[in-house]
Amino acid sequence: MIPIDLRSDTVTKPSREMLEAMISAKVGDDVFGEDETVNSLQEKCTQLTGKEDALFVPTGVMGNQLALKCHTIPGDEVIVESESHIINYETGAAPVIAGVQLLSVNGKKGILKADEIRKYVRTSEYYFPVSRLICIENTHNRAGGTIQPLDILKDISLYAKSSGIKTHLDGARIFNACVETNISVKEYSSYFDSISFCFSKGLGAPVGSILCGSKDFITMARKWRKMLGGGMRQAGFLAAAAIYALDNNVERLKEDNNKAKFFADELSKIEGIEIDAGSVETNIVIFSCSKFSKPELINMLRFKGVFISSGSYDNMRAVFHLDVSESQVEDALKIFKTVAR
Ligand code: TLP
Repeated sequence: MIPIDLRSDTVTKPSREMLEAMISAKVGDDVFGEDETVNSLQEKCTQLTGKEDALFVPTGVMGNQLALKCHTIPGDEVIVESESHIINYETGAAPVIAGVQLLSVNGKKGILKADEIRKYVRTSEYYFPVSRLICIENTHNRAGGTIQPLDILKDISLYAKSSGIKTHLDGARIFNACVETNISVKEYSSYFDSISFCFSKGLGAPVGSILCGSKDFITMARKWRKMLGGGMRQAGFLAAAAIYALDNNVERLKEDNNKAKFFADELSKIEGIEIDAGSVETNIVIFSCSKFSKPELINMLRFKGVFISSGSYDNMRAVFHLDVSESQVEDALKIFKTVAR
């Protein structure tokens, strides 16, 4: 049996059509700015987000870390939600690369409100760090793919602007939110100074993310990308996959969200599995198990061909993507039922 890989939507492999688009890409040396496919991807992303400029980067982590670096100066403080990717999964990069400290604020299901953020913003006493940047994650990974409500984002944006604080959106899975809410990526982006999103998750490209923002911000990010060793040469082969993904794989993300909701509903009927099925909004399902320990359940499922990942604390995570068919979702559920028995 082919394994049913629900560890992440990063495991997707390029389709034949995507590979064909990659093979026929017109490429050049992107360090000289001469890769026309990279240039058209960046142009496409500026159009999509309404930002002045965009930069193709190898990973979502690099997108976030460049944003931290280019919005701040060393010694600054950056407000992040306590379960955010930036604080949990980016190897402690922020103090190393940007020289900033992260101030972790507890949200509810990954959501922070302006009123709570306000309490954590420093006053101007000389001995405090400067609160320079607020980072928001949409959808929120560790909270289980939750979507940031638009009115809350508007409030944060208004508050940040009036306080002279910059804002960055880690939109790794922003399109999973867009297809669910019918809110455009341009609208989401409009509430932030910068946004990054990934092509290598549900969009199905093998590699790559984009960082979008003002001309000056992206000029600085390009310099730092190079400094970090991310100046890629004939990256157009990868950019072609990203363009293909944007043209063909956005609308279908709704199917992944639906598979996740169906899976969560069915999982909630299995004794010993704890899950708040109603809270699943996009393609990530978080659950725990009272009957077996986390390693036990993960290993038993793996033995039967279902791969899930370890979520935060006692949680486990199943993520739905284009390489998991509806029948594989059914098969995975059967295996869960057998294992949990
Ligand atoms: N998330 C990965 C792991 O790192 C946890 C996953 O499997 O979900 N922002 C968010 C919200 C992310 O979920 C991720 C990846 C990133 C940034 C980083 O993207 P990459 O892996 O391309 O550096």
